[in-house]
Amino acid sequence: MSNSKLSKADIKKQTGRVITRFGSDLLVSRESEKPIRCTTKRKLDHAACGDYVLWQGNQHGNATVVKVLPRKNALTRQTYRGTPKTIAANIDQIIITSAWLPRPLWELVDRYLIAAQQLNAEAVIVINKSDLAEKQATDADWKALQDYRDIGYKVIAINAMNGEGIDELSELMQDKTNIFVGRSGVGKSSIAQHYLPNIKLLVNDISQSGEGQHTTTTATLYDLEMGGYLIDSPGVRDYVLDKLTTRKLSDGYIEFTNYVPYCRFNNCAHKHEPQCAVRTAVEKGKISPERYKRYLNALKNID
Ligand SMILES: Nc1nc2c(ncn2[C@@H]2O[C@H](COP(=O)(O)OP(=O)(O)OP(=O)(O)O)[C@@H](O)[C@H]2O)c(=O)[nH]1
Ligand SMILES: [Mg+2]
Ligand SMILES: [Zn+2]
Repeated sequence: MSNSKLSKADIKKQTGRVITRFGSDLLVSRESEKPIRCTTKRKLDHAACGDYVLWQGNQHGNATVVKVLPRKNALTRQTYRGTPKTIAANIDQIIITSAWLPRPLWELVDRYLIAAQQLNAEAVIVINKSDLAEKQATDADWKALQDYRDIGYKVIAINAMNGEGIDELSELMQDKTNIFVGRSGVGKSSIAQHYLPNIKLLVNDISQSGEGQHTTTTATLYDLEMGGYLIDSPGVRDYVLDKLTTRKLSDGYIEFTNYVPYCRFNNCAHKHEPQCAVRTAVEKGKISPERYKRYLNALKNID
């Protein structure tokens, strides 16, 4: 395709950031100019939303991405074929979004927390649709949220309809590259819309409670007026971590880390091993039994 607004200066290589992907084309941001649509070589197929790239224009007005610059990290998932797929790159903070409808899946939240730990990214837990809490939330749900707070995570209750919690989250997002992740229909785009007054995001127009609808279809990077970036990503039915090992799983349960050095065995999986300091901590009430149970469940899926 042709970009008629390319100037002479665009013939030299410049850096930009991938906003989104259209098939094999990439939409790349430019400083103080409109984003530019670039073709790519097949070997750069891995370029994802959030990547920094080098691109170059030619005299015909076409632009090509010629290089993907080294990444600080990448959020990936395992596809149903068992291969890894990059969702977005260069992430500072993962905003793990749940809602009271569709129901929160705490094991899914745990999995995103494991990913955040692997990426060395910060994590914030958001629970949206506060207006439905009274009717939908169980005691076990409140306990699950308190467990996250107790181990140091920020948990923010939001109502995207009336703006509750929006400012609180805003403070945590400033100057970072933030990605919203979670199930379809939890309100990721509805929340993101508050921070992007000049853009109209696609939000599901039927107030839905179930699953199955996918409104946002590709991860897209937006500039935040206050500084930083926001990536809105499509909802997932499930999130499967790529190349998960026992070690990575246990590292993702950050409340275990104080105890792990005191396990008798170096390679302790904190299951049946004798003198396991993690299990002892659970028995003494120092680690949430519900989190530990979810850890054991996740462990079953490894190997
Ligand atoms: N009751 C209530 N409904 C909400 C709230 N926030 C969003 N919704 C509704 O939830 C539905 C889904 O919102 P979206 O923002 O499209 O959800 P999403 O997470 O972006 O979904 P995908 O793009 O499919 O991943 C819409 O009908 C919203 O109007 C809220 O705080 N309370
Ligand atoms: Mg959406
Ligand atoms: Zn152990």
